[in-house]
Amino acid sequence: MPDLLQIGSITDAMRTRLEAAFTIHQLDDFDPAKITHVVTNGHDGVNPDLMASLSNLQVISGYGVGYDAIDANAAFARGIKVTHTPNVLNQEVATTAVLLLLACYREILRDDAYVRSGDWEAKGGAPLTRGADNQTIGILGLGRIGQAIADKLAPWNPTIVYHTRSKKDVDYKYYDNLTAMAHDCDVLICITPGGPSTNKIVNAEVMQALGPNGTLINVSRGSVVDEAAMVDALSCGTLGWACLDVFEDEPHVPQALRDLPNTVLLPHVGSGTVETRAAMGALTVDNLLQHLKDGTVASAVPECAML
Ligand code: A2R
Repeated sequence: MPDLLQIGSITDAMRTRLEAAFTIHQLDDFDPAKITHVVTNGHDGVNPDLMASLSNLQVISGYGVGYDAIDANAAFARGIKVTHTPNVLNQEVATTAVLLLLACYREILRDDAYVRSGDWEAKGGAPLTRGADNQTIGILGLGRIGQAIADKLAPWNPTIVYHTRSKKDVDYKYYDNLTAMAHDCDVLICITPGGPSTNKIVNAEVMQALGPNGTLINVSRGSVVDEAAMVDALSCGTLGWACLDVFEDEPHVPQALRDLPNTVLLPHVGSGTVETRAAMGALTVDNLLQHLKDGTVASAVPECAML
């Protein structure tokens, strides 16, 4: 059986299917020259030195849509197919974005604590919250997930605007400048890939443009937002609120961010439901098994689509 290197954890369902077709190796027990396939995830990816040492590598199958932790261009140059799991998580990540927006506007965490603490009985009704309807919502990255977010927000009657590098064939207003878009928005939702081209593009200037009544939502990668600048902006009120599923150095979340009341924080669970993780796991394995069968893969990353 061909030799598969496992990086990070895999589910039981994935293991059962993979064990039938591969000899699975862990990082502390493998011969680099024998490994032809790798299974990994968006967080761990493949370390460049490790990739260089796998001289017979043919496929890297990533569990997740983001693959910024894999050097796809280096893989392409060596004829290695990199795959990911697009589409199957669009709806779940979009649900997470909407959930964060509503939780923030309607102060769900504060009001839940208000009931549990006995404050409702002791002090009377909770303070009013902001309404989430009729807001101008800027989507940074209007791709598969960004569009799903726009669709899922429709019942709240938003005005959707967006920023990407190239204008899309959609009816929403396009901004070629992120700061200008943030200036015009109540909410900015980040859903671009990570990597060098988006590194800290949500900087102090963008957050200041979003302003004291603005809400920043990040369901993409922690690297997209300048985290230190965000802590400063939230602390001094130049940015109103932040709702974050992703962080610069996961699972470390700066204490300053955890102490701020104007944040909603999640442990990178954008796609984290039983159903969606099962679909992602199935596609991750499908890519590997299909390659064994006929040399093709089901969902190559764009950089490797021509291989
Ligand atoms: O820039 P464009 O025209 O290539 O549009 C893409 C946009 N995007 C960017 N926008 C602004 N500045 C950039 N430097 C930049 N780079 C990419 O992000 C496109 O509209 C969007 C990505 O869409 P998809 O490739 O369809 O990705 P998907 O499936 O929506 O997932 C987005 C990310 C993943 O890479 C994970 O990091 C995360 O969501 O879970």
